[in-house]
Amino acid sequence: TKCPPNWASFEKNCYFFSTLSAPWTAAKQSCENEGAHLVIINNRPELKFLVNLIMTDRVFWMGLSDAGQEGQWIWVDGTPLTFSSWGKGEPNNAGHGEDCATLHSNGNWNDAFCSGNELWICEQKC
Ligand code: 2F8
Ligand code: CA
Repeated sequence: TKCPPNWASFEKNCYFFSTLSAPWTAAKQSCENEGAHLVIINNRPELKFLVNLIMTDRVFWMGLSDAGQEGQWIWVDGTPLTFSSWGKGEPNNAGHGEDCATLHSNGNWNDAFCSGNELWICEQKC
């Protein structure tokens, strides 16, 4: 199936890489305004697909947060983590307030302050 213009296609899902940056909640809303959600990364092939498209050293918000309960990482669709790709020593809740996850160009995940302005990736079904 086809993706909208400027959305990349992988395994029946479509992905949009923002060029703007915003705090996590605004990024989440932006995806939802398009009928999409912040990206949910379920397995290594999906991660590899995304990483191959990242052409910047900046990081991207994904749809993963532990704001509800510290240490309990939940995807924006309500599902718990099965696959993960945390960087070494992460998630570290640095400063005791890092509740939103970012994707780095090397495929590693980090927990970061949700108020930070970052790029983001939206996902929707084809
Ligand atoms: O070394 C990992 C560490 O790097 C930064 O803190 C120095 C990150 N902070 C922000 O992105 C705000 C930490 O989240 C990260 O764990
Ligand atoms: Ca961290």
